[in-house]
Amino acid sequence: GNGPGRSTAVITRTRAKTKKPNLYRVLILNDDYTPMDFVVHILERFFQKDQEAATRIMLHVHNHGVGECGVYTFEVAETKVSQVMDFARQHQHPLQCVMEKK
Ligand code: NFA
Repeated sequence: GNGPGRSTAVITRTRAKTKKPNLYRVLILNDDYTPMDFVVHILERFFQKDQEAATRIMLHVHNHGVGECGVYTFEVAETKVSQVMDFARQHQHPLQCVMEKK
């Protein structure tokens, strides 16, 4: 049975705990060599942007040095970065893609 100092009391939660995942921005960085059309294609292919949104993001990166492609959970963000870096390397463009914690 329950001897002294051996309570079996249990703390019960009233509200369901909905813990929010850590989120990560995926960014692309400007460079002087990657063609604008290639960056637009990347944004359409890997980040599901339409041509207008992709062009706006590409021009933002071109003019400001860095820009956000999207916000994702850790594993999804890592996959996007790898896909972009592999695709850029395959086409011999120096485009850089990184993730940062929000
Ligand atoms: N700055 C590149 C050019 O003038 C275009 C570019 C945009 C590259 C966004 C990388 C990221 N061709």
